[in-house]
Amino acid sequence: MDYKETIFKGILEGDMPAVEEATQAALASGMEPGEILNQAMIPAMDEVGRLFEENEYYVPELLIAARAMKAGLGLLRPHLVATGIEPKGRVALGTVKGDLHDIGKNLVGIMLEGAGFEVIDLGVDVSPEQFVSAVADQGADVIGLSALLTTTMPSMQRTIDALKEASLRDQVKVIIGGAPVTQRYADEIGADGYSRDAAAAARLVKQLLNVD
Ligand code: B1M
Repeated sequence: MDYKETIFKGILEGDMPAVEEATQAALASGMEPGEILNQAMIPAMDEVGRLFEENEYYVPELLIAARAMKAGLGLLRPHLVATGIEPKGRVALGTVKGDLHDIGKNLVGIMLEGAGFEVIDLGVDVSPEQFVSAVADQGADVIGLSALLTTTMPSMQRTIDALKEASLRDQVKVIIGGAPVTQRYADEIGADGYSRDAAAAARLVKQLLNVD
Protein backbone atom coordinates (compact mmCIF):
# COMPACT_ATOMS: atom_id res chain seq x y z
CA MET A 1 0.00 0.00 0.00
CA ASP A 2 1.32 3.47 -0.86
CA TYR A 3 0.75 5.29 2.43
CA LYS A 4 1.79 8.70 1.12
CA GLU A 5 -0.62 8.43 -1.80
CA THR A 6 -3.44 7.38 0.56
CA ILE A 7 -2.71 10.30 2.91
CA PHE A 8 -2.52 12.75 -0.03
CA LYS A 9 -5.80 11.51 -1.47
CA GLY A 10 -7.44 11.31 1.97
CA ILE A 11 -6.69 14.98 2.70
CA LEU A 12 -7.93 16.00 -0.74
CA GLU A 13 -11.19 14.14 -0.12
CA GLY A 14 -11.45 15.23 3.52
CA ASP A 15 -11.46 11.57 4.54
CA MET A 16 -10.24 11.86 8.13
CA PRO A 17 -10.38 8.13 9.06
CA ALA A 18 -8.39 7.21 5.93
CA VAL A 19 -5.73 9.83 6.75
CA GLU A 20 -5.47 8.67 10.36
CA GLU A 21 -5.27 5.01 9.41
CA ALA A 22 -2.63 5.53 6.70
CA THR A 23 -0.58 7.87 8.93
CA GLN A 24 -0.56 5.29 11.72
CA ALA A 25 0.37 2.51 9.29
CA ALA A 26 3.13 4.63 7.70
CA LEU A 27 4.64 5.38 11.12
CA ALA A 28 4.38 1.70 12.12
CA SER A 29 6.21 0.75 8.91
CA GLY A 30 9.13 2.95 10.01
CA MET A 31 8.53 5.86 7.65
CA GLU A 32 10.05 9.13 8.89
CA PRO A 33 7.44 11.63 10.16
CA GLY A 34 9.18 14.38 8.15
CA GLU A 35 8.72 12.35 4.98
CA ILE A 36 4.99 11.92 5.66
CA LEU A 37 4.63 15.62 6.38
CA ASN A 38 6.68 17.01 3.49
CA GLN A 39 5.84 14.47 0.80
CA ALA A 40 2.16 13.82 1.52
CA MET A 41 0.44 16.25 3.89
CA ILE A 42 1.86 19.62 2.81
CA PRO A 43 1.62 18.84 -0.96
CA ALA A 44 -2.02 17.79 -0.36
CA MET A 45 -2.85 21.14 1.24
CA ASP A 46 -1.10 22.92 -1.67
CA GLU A 47 -3.27 20.96 -4.09
CA VAL A 48 -6.38 21.85 -2.06
CA GLY A 49 -5.37 25.52 -2.39
CA ARG A 50 -4.93 25.13 -6.15
CA LEU A 51 -8.37 23.52 -6.52
CA PHE A 52 -9.87 26.33 -4.44
CA GLU A 53 -8.25 28.96 -6.69
CA GLU A 54 -9.69 27.21 -9.73
CA ASN A 55 -13.18 27.15 -8.21
CA GLU A 56 -13.24 23.37 -8.08
CA TYR A 57 -13.24 23.45 -4.28
CA TYR A 58 -15.20 25.80 -2.03
CA VAL A 59 -14.92 26.67 1.67
CA PRO A 60 -16.60 23.43 2.91
CA GLU A 61 -14.02 21.35 1.01
CA LEU A 62 -11.22 23.48 2.50
CA LEU A 63 -12.61 22.89 5.96
CA ILE A 64 -12.91 19.12 5.72
CA ALA A 65 -9.46 18.88 4.08
CA ALA A 66 -8.02 20.96 6.94
CA ARG A 67 -9.76 18.74 9.50
CA ALA A 68 -8.24 15.62 7.90
CA MET A 69 -4.79 17.26 7.75
CA LYS A 70 -5.00 18.26 11.43
CA ALA A 71 -5.95 14.72 12.45
CA GLY A 72 -2.88 13.34 10.63
CA LEU A 73 -0.66 16.07 12.06
CA GLY A 74 -1.88 15.20 15.56
CA LEU A 75 -0.54 11.66 15.06
CA LEU A 76 2.83 12.96 13.81
CA ARG A 77 3.15 15.44 16.66
CA PRO A 78 4.62 13.11 19.36
CA HIS A 79 7.18 11.89 16.82
CA LEU A 80 8.23 15.41 15.84
CA VAL A 81 8.46 16.75 19.39
CA ALA A 82 11.31 15.91 21.74
CA THR A 83 10.35 15.67 25.41
CA GLY A 84 12.03 16.12 28.76
CA ILE A 85 14.35 18.91 27.70
CA GLU A 86 14.83 22.13 29.69
CA PRO A 87 13.15 24.92 27.66
CA LYS A 88 15.60 27.11 25.76
CA GLY A 89 13.20 30.04 25.73
CA ARG A 90 9.53 30.94 25.64
CA VAL A 91 7.78 31.62 22.34
CA ALA A 92 4.22 32.99 22.11
CA LEU A 93 2.70 32.02 18.80
CA GLY A 94 -0.52 33.15 17.16
CA THR A 95 -2.35 33.74 13.91
CA VAL A 96 -3.01 37.46 13.63
CA LYS A 97 -6.29 39.33 14.09
CA GLY A 98 -8.92 38.50 11.48
CA ASP A 99 -7.15 35.35 10.31
CA LEU A 100 -8.38 31.83 11.16
CA HIS A 101 -5.75 29.70 9.37
CA ASP A 102 -3.87 27.68 11.96
CA ILE A 103 -2.31 24.61 10.33
CA GLY A 104 0.99 26.34 9.46
CA LYS A 105 1.10 28.06 12.85
CA ASN A 106 0.52 24.71 14.61
CA LEU A 107 3.33 23.18 12.60
CA VAL A 108 5.67 26.00 13.62
CA GLY A 109 4.69 25.31 17.25
CA ILE A 110 5.48 21.61 16.88
CA MET A 111 8.90 22.34 15.36
CA LEU A 112 9.70 24.88 18.09
CA GLU A 113 8.73 22.40 20.81
CA GLY A 114 10.82 19.79 19.03
CA ALA A 115 13.76 22.21 19.10
CA GLY A 116 13.35 22.58 22.88
CA PHE A 117 11.36 25.81 23.27
CA GLU A 118 8.31 26.33 25.46
CA VAL A 119 5.43 27.36 23.22
CA ILE A 120 2.49 29.47 24.37
CA ASP A 121 -0.17 28.95 21.70
CA LEU A 122 -2.38 32.05 21.60
CA GLY A 123 -4.58 30.51 18.90
CA VAL A 124 -6.12 32.32 15.94
CA ASP A 125 -7.56 35.82 15.48
CA VAL A 126 -5.04 37.16 18.01
CA SER A 127 -5.12 40.90 18.59
CA PRO A 128 -2.01 43.09 19.01
CA GLU A 129 -3.05 43.57 22.66
CA GLN A 130 -3.03 39.80 23.28
CA PHE A 131 0.51 39.56 21.87
CA VAL A 132 1.56 42.48 24.09
CA SER A 133 0.14 40.74 27.14
CA ALA A 134 2.00 37.51 26.26
CA VAL A 135 5.21 39.52 26.64
CA ALA A 136 4.15 41.63 29.64
CA ASP A 137 2.34 38.94 31.64
CA GLN A 138 3.75 35.63 30.40
CA GLY A 139 7.34 36.65 29.79
CA ALA A 140 7.60 35.55 26.17
CA ASP A 141 11.13 35.97 24.76
CA VAL A 142 9.87 35.72 21.20
CA ILE A 143 6.51 36.29 19.57
CA GLY A 144 5.68 34.53 16.33
CA LEU A 145 3.01 35.98 14.07
CA SER A 146 1.41 33.92 11.33
CA ALA A 147 -0.80 35.31 8.53
CA LEU A 148 -2.24 33.50 5.52
CA LEU A 149 -4.29 36.35 4.11
CA THR A 150 -2.88 39.44 2.44
CA THR A 151 -5.68 41.38 4.16
CA THR A 152 -4.50 40.38 7.66
CA MET A 153 -0.78 41.06 7.16
CA PRO A 154 -1.15 44.71 8.35
CA SER A 155 -2.00 43.33 11.80
CA MET A 156 1.67 42.30 12.02
CA GLN A 157 2.68 45.95 11.71
CA ARG A 158 0.00 46.91 14.27
CA THR A 159 1.38 44.33 16.72
CA ILE A 160 4.89 45.74 16.43
CA ASP A 161 3.49 49.25 16.94
CA ALA A 162 1.58 48.07 20.03
CA LEU A 163 4.76 46.57 21.49
CA LYS A 164 6.52 49.90 20.95
CA GLU A 165 3.65 51.81 22.58
CA ALA A 166 3.87 49.48 25.59
CA SER A 167 7.67 50.08 25.71
CA LEU A 168 8.24 46.34 25.28
CA ARG A 169 9.76 46.23 21.80
CA ASP A 170 13.34 45.95 23.11
CA GLN A 171 12.49 43.00 25.38
CA VAL A 172 11.20 40.65 22.72
CA LYS A 173 12.12 39.29 19.30
CA VAL A 174 9.37 39.29 16.70
CA ILE A 175 9.28 36.72 13.92
CA ILE A 176 6.71 36.51 11.16
CA GLY A 177 5.67 33.95 8.56
CA GLY A 178 2.86 32.56 6.42
CA ALA A 179 2.36 32.05 2.70
CA PRO A 180 1.95 35.73 1.62
CA VAL A 181 4.68 37.03 3.96
CA THR A 182 8.21 37.80 2.71
CA GLN A 183 11.59 38.85 4.09
CA ARG A 184 11.02 42.17 2.40
CA TYR A 185 7.79 42.69 4.35
CA ALA A 186 9.57 41.72 7.58
CA ASP A 187 12.22 44.38 6.89
CA GLU A 188 9.55 46.92 6.02
CA ILE A 189 7.67 46.53 9.32
CA GLY A 190 10.78 46.12 11.48
CA ALA A 191 10.34 42.45 12.48
CA ASP A 192 13.47 40.67 13.73
CA GLY A 193 13.06 37.78 11.34
CA TYR A 194 11.04 35.93 8.72
CA SER A 195 11.01 32.28 7.83
CA ARG A 196 9.32 30.51 4.98
CA ASP A 197 8.62 27.23 6.77
CA ALA A 198 8.30 25.68 10.19
CA ALA A 199 11.74 24.07 10.34
CA ALA A 200 13.37 27.37 9.34
CA ALA A 201 11.32 29.15 12.04
CA ALA A 202 12.87 26.92 14.72
CA ARG A 203 16.38 27.62 13.36
CA LEU A 204 15.62 31.35 13.28
CA VAL A 205 14.49 31.44 16.92
CA LYS A 206 17.66 29.59 17.98
CA GLN A 207 19.73 32.12 16.10
CA LEU A 208 17.87 35.14 17.52
CA LEU A 209 18.13 33.87 21.12
CA ASN A 210 21.67 32.69 20.53
CA VAL A 211 21.05 29.13 21.74
CA ASP A 212 22.01 25.77 20.19
CO1 B1M B 1 -8.09 29.79 3.29
N1 B1M B 1 -7.12 30.87 1.98
N2 B1M B 1 -9.50 31.15 3.40
N3 B1M B 1 -8.99 28.54 4.46
N4 B1M B 1 -6.81 28.51 2.74
C1 B1M B 1 -5.80 30.39 1.54
C2 B1M B 1 -4.70 30.95 2.45
C3 B1M B 1 -5.73 30.96 0.05
C4 B1M B 1 -4.29 31.20 -0.45
C5 B1M B 1 -6.51 30.00 -0.89
C6 B1M B 1 -6.46 30.44 -2.32
O1 B1M B 1 -7.16 31.35 -2.72
N5 B1M B 1 -5.60 29.82 -3.09
C7 B1M B 1 -6.58 32.28 0.18
C8 B1M B 1 -5.80 33.54 0.59
C9 B1M B 1 -5.62 34.52 -0.54
C10 B1M B 1 -4.79 35.68 -0.07
O2 B1M B 1 -5.14 36.42 0.80
N6 B1M B 1 -3.63 35.82 -0.70
C11 B1M B 1 -7.59 31.88 1.25
C12 B1M B 1 -8.86 32.50 1.44
C13 B1M B 1 -9.23 33.57 0.42
C14 B1M B 1 -9.73 32.18 2.50
C15 B1M B 1 -11.10 32.81 2.83
C16 B1M B 1 -11.17 34.34 2.70
C17 B1M B 1 -12.14 32.08 1.94
C18 B1M B 1 -13.55 32.60 2.05
O3 B1M B 1 -14.16 32.54 3.09
N7 B1M B 1 -14.00 33.13 0.96
C19 B1M B 1 -11.31 32.36 4.31
C20 B1M B 1 -10.74 33.36 5.33
C21 B1M B 1 -11.08 32.99 6.74
C22 B1M B 1 -10.25 33.79 7.74
O4 B1M B 1 -9.14 33.42 8.03
N8 B1M B 1 -10.81 34.89 8.22
C23 B1M B 1 -10.51 31.10 4.32
C24 B1M B 1 -10.82 30.02 5.15
C25 B1M B 1 -10.13 28.84 5.18
C26 B1M B 1 -10.57 27.65 6.02
C27 B1M B 1 -11.07 28.03 7.41
C28 B1M B 1 -11.69 26.95 5.27
C29 B1M B 1 -9.29 26.73 5.99
C30 B1M B 1 -8.36 26.92 7.22
C31 B1M B 1 -8.55 25.86 8.27
C32 B1M B 1 -7.50 25.96 9.33
O5 B1M B 1 -6.38 26.44 9.17
N9 B1M B 1 -7.86 25.47 10.48
C33 B1M B 1 -8.52 27.29 4.78
C34 B1M B 1 -7.45 26.62 4.14
C35 B1M B 1 -7.22 25.19 4.57
C36 B1M B 1 -6.63 27.23 3.14
C37 B1M B 1 -5.50 26.61 2.29
C38 B1M B 1 -6.15 25.70 1.25
C39 B1M B 1 -4.43 25.81 3.01
C40 B1M B 1 -3.71 26.54 4.14
C41 B1M B 1 -2.83 25.55 4.85
O6 B1M B 1 -3.20 25.04 5.91
N10 B1M B 1 -1.68 25.20 4.25
C42 B1M B 1 -4.83 27.91 1.65
C43 B1M B 1 -4.21 27.67 0.29
C44 B1M B 1 -2.73 27.32 0.40
O7 B1M B 1 -2.02 27.77 1.29
N11 B1M B 1 -2.23 26.56 -0.54
C45 B1M B 1 -5.87 28.94 1.84
C46 B1M B 1 -0.74 24.19 4.79
C47 B1M B 1 0.19 24.84 5.81
C48 B1M B 1 1.17 23.79 6.34
O8 B1M B 1 0.93 25.84 5.12
O9 B1M B 1 -0.16 27.72 6.42
O10 B1M B 1 1.37 28.23 4.46
P1 B1M B 1 1.01 27.37 5.61
O11 B1M B 1 2.24 27.35 6.64
C49 B1M B 1 3.58 27.14 6.19
C50 B1M B 1 4.35 28.43 5.90
O12 B1M B 1 3.54 29.49 5.42
C51 B1M B 1 5.07 28.71 7.21
O13 B1M B 1 5.28 27.42 7.76
C52 B1M B 1 4.28 26.50 7.37
C53 B1M B 1 4.84 25.16 6.87
O14 B1M B 1 6.10 24.85 7.19
N12 B1M B 1 4.43 29.52 8.22
C54 B1M B 1 5.20 30.18 9.11
C55 B1M B 1 3.13 29.72 8.55
N13 B1M B 1 3.03 30.52 9.62
C56 B1M B 1 4.29 30.81 10.00
C57 B1M B 1 4.75 31.59 11.07
C58 B1M B 1 6.15 31.70 11.22
C59 B1M B 1 7.03 31.09 10.33
C60 B1M B 1 6.57 30.32 9.27
O15 B1M B 1 6.70 32.39 12.22
C61 B1M B 1 5.88 32.85 13.28
